[in-house]
Amino acid sequence: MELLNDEYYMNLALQLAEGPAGQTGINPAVGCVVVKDGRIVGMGAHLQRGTPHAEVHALNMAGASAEGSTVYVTLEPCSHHGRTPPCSDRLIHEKVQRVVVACTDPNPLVAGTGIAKLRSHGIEVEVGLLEMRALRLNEMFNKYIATKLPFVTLKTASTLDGKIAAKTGDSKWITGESARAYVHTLRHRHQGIMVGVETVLQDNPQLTTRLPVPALQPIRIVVDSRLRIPLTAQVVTDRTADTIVLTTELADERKSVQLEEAGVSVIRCGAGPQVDLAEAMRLLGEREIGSILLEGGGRLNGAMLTQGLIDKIILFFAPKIIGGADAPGNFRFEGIERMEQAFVLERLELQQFDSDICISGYPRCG
Ligand code: AOF
Ligand code: ZN
Repeated sequence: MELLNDEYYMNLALQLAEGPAGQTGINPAVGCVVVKDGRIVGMGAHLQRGTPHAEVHALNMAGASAEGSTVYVTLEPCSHHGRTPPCSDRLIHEKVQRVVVACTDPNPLVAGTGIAKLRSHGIEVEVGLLEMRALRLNEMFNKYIATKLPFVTLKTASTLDGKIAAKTGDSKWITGESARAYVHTLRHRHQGIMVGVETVLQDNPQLTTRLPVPALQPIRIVVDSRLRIPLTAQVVTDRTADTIVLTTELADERKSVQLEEAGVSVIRCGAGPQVDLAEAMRLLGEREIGSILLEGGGRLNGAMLTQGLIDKIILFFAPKIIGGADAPGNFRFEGIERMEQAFVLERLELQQFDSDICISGYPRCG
């Protein structure tokens, strides 16, 4: 039985924030609930970058009832003039009595100053209620705002023996329908989907979000050192979403022009024989891509993992064993020599999708 207390209202604010998760781009997902004399008088969520913050929607709904109220907000109210005016000023103006905040805003432009401003105007502020859930909700925003680098989620779907296709190349399908539907939900929640050119050559994927409801289409990103991507590939021709090809200074200029003419953006990352992946992340971050879902293949997964560019890993396993020394695996890299060098996942979570298992976690740093 849920008790009516601060946690009850913060839980509601978090639920409001969680609904639009993924649609705020490089902005955080935020929810807000205003309570006055035992009644909810306002609720709001931030829906899209450039539109009002959660507090503004909730306070607009509360109207005059905001005076003397308690405001529950999942992120520290902002104190800076961004695309919208500071929420802390608005809370002060409305004469709210108390503000309960789940977590501070890691944006260097805010970082505690919103809370300090409220307190300096005599508003009671409590920080840290359901903090872990609020931090988790905005894990992508938290990384991007502090580093200007995208948060990268690596996702694979393999057999129990780690294969992403049979030795013949056949890969349709490894996991079942509900696991695949979840992958489309993951696509909706990221700003970019990234694959290696091998995947494009093998499968000619659309790399779009396909769900029973309308969903967001992330930018498609193909890592292709030698511009081997065919001009007839679906990601070049179908125009359902933008496409970026990451290549090197050495890549063929003529092919680059042809791709640009087809509407694809070509970005050169480094002058070596391979795409400089760290530089690629920096350049994608500069283009305000704050989150990327990496969908293979094995070689790109291995390179991104060994270069420390992966923030989160989501592994789907179908209860199948297919063998084949040449059947491609989900991680291809030189390999470690001693077990102590293994990449270890922390904060593990297990989920089941029909008969498929999903293991997710965060690679331990350092
Ligand atoms: C809040 N409530 O609902 C959100 C906040 O470009 P702007 O004006 O939308 O500002 C974006 C920054 O504001 C963002 O980086 C984060 O620090 C904060 N987001 N703050 O008080 C909200 N979405
Ligand atoms: Zn704000």
